[in-house]
Amino acid sequence: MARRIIICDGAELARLWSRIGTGENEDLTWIPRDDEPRARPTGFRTLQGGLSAEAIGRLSPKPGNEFAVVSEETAFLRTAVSVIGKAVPGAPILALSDRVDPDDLPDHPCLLRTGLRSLIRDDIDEEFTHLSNLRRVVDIRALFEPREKIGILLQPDPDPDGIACGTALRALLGRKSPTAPLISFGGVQRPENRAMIQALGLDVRTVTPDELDEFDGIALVDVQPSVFGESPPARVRSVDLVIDHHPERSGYDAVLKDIRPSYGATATILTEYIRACGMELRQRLATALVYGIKTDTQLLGRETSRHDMAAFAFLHAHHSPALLRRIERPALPAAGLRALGRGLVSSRVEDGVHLLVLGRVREDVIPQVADLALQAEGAEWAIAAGIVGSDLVFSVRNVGYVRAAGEVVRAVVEGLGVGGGHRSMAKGIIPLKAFRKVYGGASRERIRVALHDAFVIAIHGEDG
Ligand SMILES: [Mn+2]
Repeated sequence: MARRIIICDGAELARLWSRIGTGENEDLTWIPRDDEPRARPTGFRTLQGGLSAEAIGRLSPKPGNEFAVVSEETAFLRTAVSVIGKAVPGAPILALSDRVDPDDLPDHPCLLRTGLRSLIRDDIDEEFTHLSNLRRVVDIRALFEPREKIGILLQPDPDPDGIACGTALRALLGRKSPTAPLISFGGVQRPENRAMIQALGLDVRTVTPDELDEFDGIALVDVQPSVFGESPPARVRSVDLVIDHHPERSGYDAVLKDIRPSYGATATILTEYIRACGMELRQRLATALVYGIKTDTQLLGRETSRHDMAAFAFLHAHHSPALLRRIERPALPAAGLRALGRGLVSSRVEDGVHLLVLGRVREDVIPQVADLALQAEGAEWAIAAGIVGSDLVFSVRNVGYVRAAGEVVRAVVEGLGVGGGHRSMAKGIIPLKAFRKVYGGASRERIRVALHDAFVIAIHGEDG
């Protein structure tokens, strides 16, 4: 570590520096102030001759040595920066001050200003945040401790955030699925969410409202009771715990409630719990939470708070990249690859649109082909379409700086089917029956031409 030369303005700041603890590689110097007794702070030597280039020179600084100047006076810091610059041109200088305006400091090629007390203050505030998260965990554990069987209720067709949070809550309670199953009124539907469940070896049980009676504790994560319709089942109107990041709703009671609408994902709240109580974080759980934050915030884009960023960074150090890849890119079945091959034979990029028609495929193949198709040269839009059951299903991707994918898909399916999505990803479903009626057939070529034209119009339509 580079040698550091610390220069403190007066005994008070020198003592503050000592109290924080000094590094082994630090040379501590101080300059007595006129208005204070000259008692030398322990461990510090007086910078003989005051703040001058000669005094700095007597410390025999070498190239690569770093300086820190601690002062709340603009004049002191200004002089310090210029005499250090004179003694050791270009020396790295850290100016530590809560009051001095960085704009008042002289030009110096390698100068950083930061606070001193405020630095410590921020750390203390952060510890208090951990403490309040720890209190939540203590309360939640105490509430559920005496309960035999707890139902962890997720929204219908749970998304990765909900699934990850349910798993995290169960781990925080020190339970396994027999005494704390993840439950939902509608099973996991979306293929990418099923891929997550499978890769993580999880299980979400579908229950009816009546079946809730078998639990003597109910916890809701990433959802609030009002989501279950106008008048939710009685058992759900009065629950034990709600942890969520959606705006707070009324019409229900919860013994404990932790709702943080400024958070991009509920997984961030659970991650803060895990950090605060020092629970061992297994790779699988960390991966689930990372994926929950990624999907809920559109990869830390939309509606991301600094809490989400901090949780993501914490989780990233613990997660398994291989497992995350398996969730995000589930294995393609051989039949899916053959469909991709057939689709590629007749695909081309026209008007910036790369459209692949796959024929009949497993649904999870479609979004993966769309991801791949966007890599084609000249493609600003990629569309992968396939037939699943009696529907034409398509996934849409774009490069991000064009019209929002969700809007485009809504325009394409209008009056025919359903669709929606975000800025750069969207999905649409058109029943084949409706498609045939409008386009007179549903052959591969018919689908290709019809979708291409519909997309070009939807993409360029409104703005010419
Ligand atoms: Mn969520």
